[in-house]
Amino acid sequence: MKKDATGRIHFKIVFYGASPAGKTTSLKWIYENIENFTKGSFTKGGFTSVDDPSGLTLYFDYTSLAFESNVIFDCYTVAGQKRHKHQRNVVLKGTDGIIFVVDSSRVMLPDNLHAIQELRGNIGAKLGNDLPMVVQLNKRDVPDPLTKKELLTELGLEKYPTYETIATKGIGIKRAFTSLAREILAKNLSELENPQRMF
Ligand SMILES: Nc1nc2c(ncn2[C@@H]2O[C@H](COP(=O)(O)OP(=O)(O)O)[C@@H](O)[C@H]2O)c(=O)[nH]1
Ligand SMILES: [Mg+2]
Repeated sequence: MKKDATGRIHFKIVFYGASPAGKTTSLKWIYENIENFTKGSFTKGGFTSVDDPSGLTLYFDYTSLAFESNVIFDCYTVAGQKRHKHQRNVVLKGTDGIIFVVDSSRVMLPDNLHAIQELRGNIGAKLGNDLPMVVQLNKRDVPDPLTKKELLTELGLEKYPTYETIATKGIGIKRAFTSLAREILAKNLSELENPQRMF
């Protein structure tokens, strides 16, 4: 959490996970559908992507969503490919909450494992404790998905709030995001005037 020069409060949310689990697709859906998220007023900035020519996230995606004009969620995705380890660590700095995006395809299990192990290495014991995290089990529509139980057990994610999602259709994305946003707001209640009006 940080306050900017005009007194607005910023929370940083990072979508973390293997490439191509669906991080960019999830954030784009939120950006395009944010009108339906909040009971109060909001404004949104642009959507910034730094892609390589094949459309994979090269550095990060970013958008800022302002609620009630004084609370802003700065949302980032990380580049999921293994060689971008350093960029991921930079994007994680100052994070208030994480959405860990899992690719449900059976063949992606090793990549999902690599991603969660790296995240645990980057964040340490704070993960899920001081630093809230929710899990998106994405791509539930693929032909060969692992079950929810298999994924959570294999990845050691049983204790986190979990949502089954299909980012390409926007299924489950709002619930995952607002669940994390609420948890972040609850942690910072003393800083906020009327957080209950937002979601
Ligand atoms: N079938 C299916 N495809 C998805 C889903 N979410 C994302 N994709 C596709 O997976 C690819 C990678 O998505 P992207 O959001 O760029 O992944 P990222 O690397 O995690 O940012 C794209 O072709 C998306 O259209 C999903 O829920 N189901
Ligand atoms: Mg991406």
